[in-house]
Amino acid sequence: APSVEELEAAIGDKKLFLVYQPQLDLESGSIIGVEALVRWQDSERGVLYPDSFIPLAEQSGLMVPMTWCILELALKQQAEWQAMGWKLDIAINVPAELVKAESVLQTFDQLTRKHHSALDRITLELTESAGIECLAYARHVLEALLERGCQLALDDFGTGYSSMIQLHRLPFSKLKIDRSFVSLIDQDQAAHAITLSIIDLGKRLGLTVIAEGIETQAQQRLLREAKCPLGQGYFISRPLTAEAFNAWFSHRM
Ligand code: G
Ligand code: G
Ligand code: MN
Ligand code: NA
Repeated sequence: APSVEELEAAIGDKKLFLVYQPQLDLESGSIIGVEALVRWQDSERGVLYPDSFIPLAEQSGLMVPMTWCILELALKQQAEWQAMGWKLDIAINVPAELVKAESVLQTFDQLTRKHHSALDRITLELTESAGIECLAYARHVLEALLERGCQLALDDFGTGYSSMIQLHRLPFSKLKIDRSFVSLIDQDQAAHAITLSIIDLGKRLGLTVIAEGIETQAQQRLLREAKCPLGQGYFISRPLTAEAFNAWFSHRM
C-alpha cells in the first residue's frame, strides 16, 4: 500500500491526474459537462484508484491539499476545452474538510482567477457533509460559492451520508441520485419509485437533478420519461482520460 510520504510527493509532483465522465442532458441528448475523478499514476504500481489512497489522505490530513491539486487540474483542463471552443461544465468531488478550511474562499478565488474560469461552469459535489451542517462557517462558505455562480451538488443522495437533513440545512443547487437506485430502476419497482420521488423532491426544492450510474438504455429511457434533466453512467460513457474524452466528444458532436 502507498505511504503518506509517497502520496505527499505525488500531490507535489503532479502525479495525480483526472479522468472525465460525461454528463448528458437527457431531453436534448447533448453533453453538458463532465465529472472529474482522480487517479494516481505511480511509477511502480501503475494507475491507482481513489479507494486505494483517499482513506490514506483522510487519515493524514492530505485531503485539502489533494483537493486543491485536483481543482487546479480540472480548471486547467476546462481552460483547454474553452480554448477549443468547448463550453463544458466541470464537477469535482469536494470533501467536508475543504469547506471547513480557513482560507477556502481565498484559495478558490486565486485558482479560478489564475485560470480565468467561468464560475458558473464549476460544480462542487459534496457527500460527507455529516458534521458540517451545524457549522455557520460552512454555510457561509457554501453561500459565498453560490453567490459566485458555482453549483453545489449533494452527491450520492439516498445513502446514509447524503440525507434529507443535509438538503434542508445546506444550500445546494443540484441533487445526484445515488447509483444504487438508478442501476435498478428497470428491474426493481421500489428502486423505480424511490428514484421518481427523488426527481420530484428535487423539482419541488428547485434543484437540478442528475441520475448517476445509468448502465442500460432502459434505465436512460425511464429517467427521460420521468423528466429527470441530467444523467451520467457507463451506458453514456465510462470515465475517460482527457485525450480519450476529446476523441469521444469530437466524434459525437
Ligand atoms: O471512479 P471512481 O473509482 O473514481 O471513484 C471512487 C470513489 O472515489 C467515489 O466515491 C468518488 O466519489 C471518489 N472520488 C473520485 N475522484 C475523487 C476526487 O477527485 N476527490 C474526492 N474527494 N473523491 C473522489
Ligand atoms: O461517489 P461518486 O459518485 O463521485 O463516484 C463516482 C463513481 O461511480 C466512480 O467510481 C465512477 O467510476 C463510478 N461510476 C460511474 N458511472 C457508473 C456506472 O454506470 N456504474 C457503476 N457501477 N459505477 C459507475
Ligand atoms: Mn461524485
Ligand atoms: Na455519487
